[in-house]
This record gives sequence, structure tokens and C-alpha cells, in this order.
Amino acid sequence: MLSPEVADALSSGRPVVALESTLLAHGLPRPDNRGAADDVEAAVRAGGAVPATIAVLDGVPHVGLTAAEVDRVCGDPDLAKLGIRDLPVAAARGLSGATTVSSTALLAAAAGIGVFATGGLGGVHRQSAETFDESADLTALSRSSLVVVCAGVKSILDVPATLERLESLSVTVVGYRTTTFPGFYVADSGSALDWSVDDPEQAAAVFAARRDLAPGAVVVANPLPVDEQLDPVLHDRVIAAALSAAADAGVRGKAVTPFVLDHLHRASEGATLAVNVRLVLRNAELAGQIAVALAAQAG
Ligand code: PSU
Ligand code: MN
Repeated sequence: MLSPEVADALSSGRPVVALESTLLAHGLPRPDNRGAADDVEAAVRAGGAVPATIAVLDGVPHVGLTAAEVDRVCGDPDLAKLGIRDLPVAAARGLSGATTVSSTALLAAAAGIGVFATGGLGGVHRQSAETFDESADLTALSRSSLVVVCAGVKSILDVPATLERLESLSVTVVGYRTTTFPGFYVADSGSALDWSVDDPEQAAAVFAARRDLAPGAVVVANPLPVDEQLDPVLHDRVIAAALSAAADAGVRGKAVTPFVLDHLHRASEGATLAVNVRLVLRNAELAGQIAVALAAQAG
């Protein structure tokens, strides 16, 4: 179901940016997540586009939420986390849930939205050789045609392995004004990229070429400026502690990411939370600008 504003923007060719809801419901703590939801939508508008936050409510995928619907997503402690494989169950049983990168990308592309902003992609977890834990985000991005603006992949992951998988899946990855893959909370993950784009117009042109060629996403990796990043020493310390806490607690499957993010926010006394929100806002604004460039090329 499209909100009236999103339906109107799409039918008249105006720029729209999709936003996921798992980062609100499961990535940021209540009640701060509610203000962040508004701020992210405002950042999309500052970039020149209409925000379309996506979630499933009572079994129905919603593309564009009212304030009361955002209240539900941010306030319900029992809201499910829905990847693509969970969508059919939610639909058939009338359940509500937040959408991850994978399901948001699917629903956004199906609605005709060309640009999506998030924080960090899911990817290959450390120790994946034993656990087989690789986010469904990666295969979803090999199939969904849209631009995804992110600050890299969550730094709790195995970043080089995730980049290898994105290559195997033929997902286009470009840095925004950098050929270094960003490290989410920190500017530099230590992994190099082959390509970069210099402005929103170039990002839109890469996407237009990709769309003509083959299904699949263009990931625009937008680093935090170094003076806004998390202190790298604090970063390495709290991530190691969070991962061992998750292992000790026996956390598995889709609970891993929310558990680790929560642990990080506590262990860093809110420092990771502030940086997480800041990078999402930057990505939302850039996504708005890319959506504007895409609409201008189409028109
Ligand atoms: N990045 C964040 N916060 C999050 C996520 C990513 O900064 O909450 C979410 C996204 O919704 C992503 C999901 O799709 O984590 C991946 O979960 P998993 O690793 O279980 O596939
Ligand atoms: Mn997983």
C-alpha cells in the first residue's frame, strides 16, 4: 500500500527515497528511535525527495508511513524483523514487522522507487565458515534494481568477505568520492574499491546504465568524514567485546545484529548510537540528491 504522498510523487515522476524500518525498530533503542525516524525523513526532504519508510502492518506492506504508523514501528517491542523469506508468513497471518535491507529493497523496487537509503548493509559474519551466517541482503541486492546508499557494511561483519560476495553476486559497488570502502562507524574499512562517483548525477548515470543492462543494485558507499567518525581505538575495543558477548550468550540467526548493536551502544555509552544516527542522516540526504538527479535524467 502506497501512502498518498508517495503514490502522488511516483505517478508524477518526482524523486522518492525508500527507507528501511529494521534499523529503527531493531537497530536503534526506544525511545530515541522515534526522533531518528523523523530526522531521517527530514534529511531525505533536505536532499529534495519524498521519503517512503517501509514496514509491514497487519500483514500489508506499507510504502510511506503516517506519523501514527511510525509510532507503531518505533514503539512496539515485539515487532518482528522481516527479511524477504518472512514476508509471505506476515502476509498470510496478518502480522506486523520491520523490513530489513533485503525486504525493503524488494518492496521499494516493486513500487517503482529507484533509490534507497540505509545505515550499513548486512553481509558475511565473522566465523561464517562455521555458522554459514550471511545476510540475505546480499542476494537481494543482486536481484533488486535500485541505488542503495549506505556507509558500508556493519563493522561487526567480515568486510573483505562481504565485498567478495558482492563481487560474486555482480552487485555494482562505488565509493562516494572515495575508492576506500567505508567502515560504517569509521571512515575507512581498510578495503579498497575499484570505482568511485563524484556527485549525485554520476551515481544516477551508473544506475541508469545498470538498469538497462541487468537486474541488481548499485551500492553507493558514503563514508563519514574522518572528524565525525567513532574513535577507531574505541571502535575495535567495543566490537570485540560485543561479538564475544553474543557468542557467550549463544545468540543466533537474525537476533545477532540487534544484540550486537545494542551491546555496542551500551559499551560505548551512546557513542556508537550517535555516530549510527549521523551516518544514516548523511546517507538519507545523499540518497535524496541522487533521486533528484535520477528524476531529472528521466524527465
Ligand atoms: N545496519 C544498521 N542497523 C541495522 C541494520 C543494518 O546500522 O539495524 C539491519 C538492516 O535492516 C539489515 C539487517 O538489513 O540489519 C541485516 O540483518 P541480518 O544480519 O540478520 O541479515
Ligand atoms: Mn544472519
